[in-house]
Amino acid sequence: MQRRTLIPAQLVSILLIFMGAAASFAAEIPWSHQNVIEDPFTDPLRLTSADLDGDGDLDLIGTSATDDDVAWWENTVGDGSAWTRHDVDLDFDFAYGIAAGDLDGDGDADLVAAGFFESSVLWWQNDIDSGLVCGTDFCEGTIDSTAQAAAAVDIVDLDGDGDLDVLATHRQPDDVVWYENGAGDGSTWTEHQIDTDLEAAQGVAYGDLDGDGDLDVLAGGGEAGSFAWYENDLEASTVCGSPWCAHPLSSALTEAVGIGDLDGDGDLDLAQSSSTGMSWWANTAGDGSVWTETAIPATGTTGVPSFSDHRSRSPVSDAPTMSTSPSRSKSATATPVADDKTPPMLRPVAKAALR
Ligand SMILES: [Ca+2]
Ligand SMILES: [Ca+2]
Ligand SMILES: [Ca+2]
Ligand SMILES: [Ca+2]
Repeated sequence: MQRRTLIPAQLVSILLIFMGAAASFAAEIPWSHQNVIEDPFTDPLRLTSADLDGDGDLDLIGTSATDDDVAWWENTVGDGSAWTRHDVDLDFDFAYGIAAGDLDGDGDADLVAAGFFESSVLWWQNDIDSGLVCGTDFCEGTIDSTAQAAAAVDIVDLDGDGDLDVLATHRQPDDVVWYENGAGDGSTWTEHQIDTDLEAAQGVAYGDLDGDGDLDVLAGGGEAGSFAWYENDLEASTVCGSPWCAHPLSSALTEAVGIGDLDGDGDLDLAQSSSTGMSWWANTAGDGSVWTETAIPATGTTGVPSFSDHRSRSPVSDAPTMSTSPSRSKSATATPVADDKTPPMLRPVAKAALR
């Protein structure tokens, strides 16, 4: 079954890029043994980690595309030796991207996820402490109910106003977008376009690529030529006349992307992967003006010394009141390929089938 198979490059990119783990490639990684968290967990497209229950250890959150699941695993003992599954949503059609962050500013980690065939980006308020807001541990809220082919999501304060916003890709309309956390408590969201023409937009990441102090965006899509970074000019919009200045990088097929200081020289570099291979891009001038690509071998040792998690979460000073989220109705904008449950990142590139 094709849909149960992840190629090594994609596994590596998921582990590095989406869990932001520090890793060394100087030699073979001396993993002692495999620790099974759940088996089977069908088509786990994305995994991330956060301390959801606030007990000081990191828990895991994942999406199962073909089972339509959003779930998290409690790090029961705190050392990874035992895991307890908790369901967040078991009917989120083709659950894809997942991220954790304090979207309502109350101090605990909330969740955001993209439903590819659900055509939605939802968030869930963490109410594990009390269970009083909606009667469950996570209370659902809608960020975008018309996000056709929603794929990757991430959480970051893109506009630098102190609250966490949401970054996302919509694969079918070729969009890279961000959702502004209007009130800082997750109660209102405003969509802003970063790019409306990144073919088959899929992977997304962020970091200060030009070193000017604000956060830029990197995105890649499942079509040749879909790999670009976007210079953040939200404050002035004077560099190119719009809030985001696109800088195309490559003609290579790109599905997953990542940002980190891969060569340890103090600036942020890029990584990309697809079904055809992986490469990393050195930020040669340190300001995003010159990039040097190096292929990453699928096996054996490489010249990549480290991958550090550069990201940080902005604190939110006020603890606003949470409004109860509206319940969602099943999307009336389901795509015409809803019966094809093969994950987009695993399926051969055939955008015609997605349109
Ligand atoms: Ca925990
Ligand atoms: Ca929270
Ligand atoms: Ca913000
Ligand atoms: Ca910047």
